[in-house]
Amino acid sequence: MKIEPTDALLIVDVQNTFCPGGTLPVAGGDQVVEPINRVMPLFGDKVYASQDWHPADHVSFQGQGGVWPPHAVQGTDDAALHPGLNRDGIGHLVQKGTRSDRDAYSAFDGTGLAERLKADGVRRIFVTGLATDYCVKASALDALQAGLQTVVLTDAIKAVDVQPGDGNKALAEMQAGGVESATTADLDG
Ligand code: VGL
Ligand code: ZN
Repeated sequence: MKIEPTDALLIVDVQNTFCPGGTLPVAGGDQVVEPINRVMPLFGDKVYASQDWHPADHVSFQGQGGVWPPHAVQGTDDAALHPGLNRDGIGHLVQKGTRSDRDAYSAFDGTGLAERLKADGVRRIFVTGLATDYCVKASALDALQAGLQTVVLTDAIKAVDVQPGDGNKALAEMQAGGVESATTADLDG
């Protein structure tokens, strides 16, 4: 698969919080860093990333009526991007879930990302990151809604798997919606 100037890479929530040692760890979450860093240079300045970025009293937290342990609290090391991720390769970073009273799984939710991609002339987007069954799925489906051809890179995502199989189910839902899949080894400049 040849990467063209109208292609973009989206890196969803590759943060300490979702990696081993974080507050909402995904098993093997840090394993997405290597494939993401490897393909980043193919996309030039069209590398976009999202960060889950919650206030301390966020509605998704247990104790505020939510289902998740407190995670990705704004400004903490837990909310920082994984230190192994090549930050210099990221052209545009958005933060989501920033309001106390509202959750946002999708990188497109309240971030202006769709408008930005359109302004940058992006037509096809390759989705990577964490977690397959939540924010990756929501972001990929929103990318389709935004009119983009959408490809999920299956070796550069990991699932929370609250129930075993959730990640595979999420992949099936994405594919049923029209999301394509490939691996990072399929990409070339
Ligand atoms: C996420 C659960 C809660 C994610 C974010 O990035 O997939 N999952 N907040
Ligand atoms: Zn969250």
